[in-house]
Amino acid sequence: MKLSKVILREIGMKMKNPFVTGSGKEDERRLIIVEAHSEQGIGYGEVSALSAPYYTEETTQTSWYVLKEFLLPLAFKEEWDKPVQLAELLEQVRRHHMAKAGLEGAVWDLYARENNTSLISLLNGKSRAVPSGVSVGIYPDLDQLVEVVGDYLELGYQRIKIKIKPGWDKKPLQALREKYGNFPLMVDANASYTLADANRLKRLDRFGLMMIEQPLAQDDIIDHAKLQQVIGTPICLDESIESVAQARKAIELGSCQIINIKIARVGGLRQALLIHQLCQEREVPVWCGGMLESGVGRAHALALSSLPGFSLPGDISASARYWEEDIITPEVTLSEDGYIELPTGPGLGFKVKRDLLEEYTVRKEEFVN
Ligand code: OSB
Ligand code: MG
Repeated sequence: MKLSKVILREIGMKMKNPFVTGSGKEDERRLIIVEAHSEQGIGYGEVSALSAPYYTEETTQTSWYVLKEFLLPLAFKEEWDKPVQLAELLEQVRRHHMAKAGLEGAVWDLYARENNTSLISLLNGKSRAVPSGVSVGIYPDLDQLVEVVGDYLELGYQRIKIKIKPGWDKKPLQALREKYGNFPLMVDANASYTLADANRLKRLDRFGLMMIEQPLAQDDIIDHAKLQQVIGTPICLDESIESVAQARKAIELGSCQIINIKIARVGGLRQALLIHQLCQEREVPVWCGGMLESGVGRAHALALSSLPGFSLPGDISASARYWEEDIITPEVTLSEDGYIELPTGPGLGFKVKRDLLEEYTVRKEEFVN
């Protein structure tokens, strides 16, 4: 493949509702849209790092810097044929997973379009509708949380995930179970507990949760294995799994029973595919996590979700859950029974609304090969 140029755009998209977790708040999403150009067309990728380094160490600004100074020069200088080879080449740069995922994603889309096929068929995905869940941020007001969850259940979402942290776990769960009974419910702690909280986390067993996501520190698969010995709720890892190597170790140690795969967190689609394959071999169910992405990132996540190991509803929700107007058309929508239909067109299968993209752009730079 030969890129003629790459355009980076930082876009600002106002969120319908600010998204609050134990470690931060996203109000206006700052994302980087990567446009990979060749003679045959444009491919789109997204860098979905948050504006502050609380989920991972990356931010919108560090990603821009690393793309500009290191990743784009590598992609222009070296010879490579396919997206997978580009991904291998980018491994020379340590970490900076979200920056890499944005560039690799744009190239996957371009490659599929150049070959007149959809990204889903390129990945050997099944064209089935994807079961959809929703991730609800922290609402300090309990009644408000209960109401918001009720709205999402009514829309048809197949499972609800709420964020918890020490001091905010038993109470919201009790309220939700009292009001709505035994619906598919899970929690995400974003690494806010320690092993000293094991007994307290064990007391959440009685809520019959599908899983607890990332209760302990990002770099601690040992304590997660110890915690899983004590609690009945299956542990799902998010932050701890940044590569297929880490996934293998976590599975072998018994640190988790389920894995949340995010293309951004693991450094690109190639690594996500490797993790999916490993999990299939080890019979570990996976689901696709989200990063409050625009339609571009969401389209990539949907393509990944078409693979057979994605047996659990993910955090890939409808465009309208996040945005007044998304940058792709058609927007991602939810069916009444809680599924997202997969697109069939070439590449990502959605059109990017160029005028809206331009309107949302706050910074733009062009890099010619
Ligand atoms: O921990 O899964 C997470 C959003 C940003 C960063 C981390 C996480 C999340 C979410 C929301 O839970 C997922 C989404 O709806 O896109
Ligand atoms: Mg998470």
